[in-house]
Amino acid sequence: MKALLIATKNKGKVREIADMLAPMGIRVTSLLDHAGMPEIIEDGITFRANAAKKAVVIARHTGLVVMGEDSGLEVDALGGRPGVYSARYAGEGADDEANNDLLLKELSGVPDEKRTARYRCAMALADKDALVDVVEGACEGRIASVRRGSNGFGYDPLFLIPSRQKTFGELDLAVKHTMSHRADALRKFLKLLENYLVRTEHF
Ligand code: ITT
Repeated sequence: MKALLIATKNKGKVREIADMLAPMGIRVTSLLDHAGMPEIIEDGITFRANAAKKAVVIARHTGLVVMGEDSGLEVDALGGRPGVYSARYAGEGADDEANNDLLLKELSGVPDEKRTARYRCAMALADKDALVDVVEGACEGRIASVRRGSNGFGYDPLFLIPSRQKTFGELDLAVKHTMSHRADALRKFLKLLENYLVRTEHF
């Protein structure tokens, strides 16, 4: 296999998926490398639905084998929000700073033991004819009360891994790759892709 197209414009995701697939000799391209791609309206109410939609729309348009990835943060004290709205939590077009500010504001006064949260990630595989399947991964953590570190992206400076006493903002990306929701989903995605490649001659 030469390259896998990831149906995303998020540079943080592209970097992480590319890093994790590099040792397997799989190169990654994204929507940032392809002009004229259709707009994807993320109107699903689950990560699975959005991941599937991203993969199917782009696979149909390009004729390529595509990964759709949808992910986000579920905070228990917020009843699971921001969930599928994680990227636009503080409003349409909100940046990471604004999202993190709002998260801290909404959790102000919530004690440490009630700041439990998890990242979730769904990865879908599709080709020009159909959705092949969707897999999911998760990573448990807690929301810190101040930003710590600048590694990763999104909510990483606030996402604390209790066993390490460090946020994903502080941990090396290589460490994040051993325990993240994206790494968990990617392990399952690779099995799916392998089975798919055995059945088809797409690459
Ligand atoms: P695409 O739709 O183009 O893939 P997006 O950023 O809009 O890009 P999502 O709709 O899946 O992607 O939203 C994911 C958001 O969840 C992301 O913008 C972050 O705010 C958050 N998120 C997901 N994974 C994360 C991670 O590993 N570290 C930090 N934040 C993460």
